Amino acid sequence: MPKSFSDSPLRVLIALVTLGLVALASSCSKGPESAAPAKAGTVKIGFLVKQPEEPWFQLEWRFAEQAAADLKFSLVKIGATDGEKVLTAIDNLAAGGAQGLVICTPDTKLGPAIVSKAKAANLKLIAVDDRFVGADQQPMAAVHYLGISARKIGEAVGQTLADEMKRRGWTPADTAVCAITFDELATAKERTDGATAVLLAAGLPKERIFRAPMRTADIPGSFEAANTLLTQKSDVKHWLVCGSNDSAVLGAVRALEGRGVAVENAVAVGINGTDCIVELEKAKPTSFYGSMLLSAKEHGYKTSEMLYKWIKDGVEPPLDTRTIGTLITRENFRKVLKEQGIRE
Ligand code: FCA
Repeated sequence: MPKSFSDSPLRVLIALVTLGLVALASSCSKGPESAAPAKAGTVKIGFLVKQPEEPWFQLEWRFAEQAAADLKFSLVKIGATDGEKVLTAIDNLAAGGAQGLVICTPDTKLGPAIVSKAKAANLKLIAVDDRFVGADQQPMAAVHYLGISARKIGEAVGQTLADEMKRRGWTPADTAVCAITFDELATAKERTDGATAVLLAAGLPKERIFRAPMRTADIPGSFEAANTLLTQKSDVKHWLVCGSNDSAVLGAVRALEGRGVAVENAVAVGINGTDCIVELEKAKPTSFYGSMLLSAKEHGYKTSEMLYKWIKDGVEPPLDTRTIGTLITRENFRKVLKEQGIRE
């Protein structure tokens, strides 16, 4: 028999043994997850946010990046500020080989369109922050969602304002509430409804709780809303301010300053805790008293991790996850932000 024939079974055997050893070694070093169908590094997910300029969303992205680095998946960050951008982004993600997306949609009514597009492209989907609303105007409970306990956090804002009012010795007769509202968004409405309900229970008369609706959910939108109210109610001595997030409250604080209301005659409490850091760092205190700090890490890292495990290991996340808030003020914000990995 020619030499080449007698050699080849041996070569094949050696090659097989070598391959087996390599496979064994790599499965040991990768740990239990290596049993999953997708190889490490092949998972790709999109993270779409409605307001990429807001520190809150930048932090969500930062924590999602951390998850991507820890779990070794690829992350595509997309600022999706309107419906068209969202739908194009989903097409692009699918074409680019992504298997899922986390999204804070610019409009919750886009929910059904997002769901059907994601389904058609075989993309797994998690809604973060803002819950999808169906054609029947109800929350889309079948879509996986991670958001805040909005009512409770709003109530904590109301309680903080009521406590400050009491501490300062203000009476319901010389105090009024400026609630900057954005009722189009359920999570925003629940927050301001929670805050005003607690203030009502704390003794503020209904007719002194003023709602100022924002046309746009940003600082200029809240400035305008507050300014209109303050112009009409120039006889109010003390103001308690709440809103759906830091931007909503910061616009009102700027409006109070513009109307010449003294810093000590107003107390404003925000939500997010991430978009007011510069405000709290100001050497001279403003009437922005504090904020309910939300967990950007849960919203950015955990959602990405849940999606990754769903794609890679078939572990379906819970349908509805809610996170809590912690009050930060000038007294404790540096310490708390450091503990939460937001500031050095
Ligand atoms: C909404 C708000 C954000 C943030 C988030 C948790 O999306 O617009 O500012 O509060 O919920």
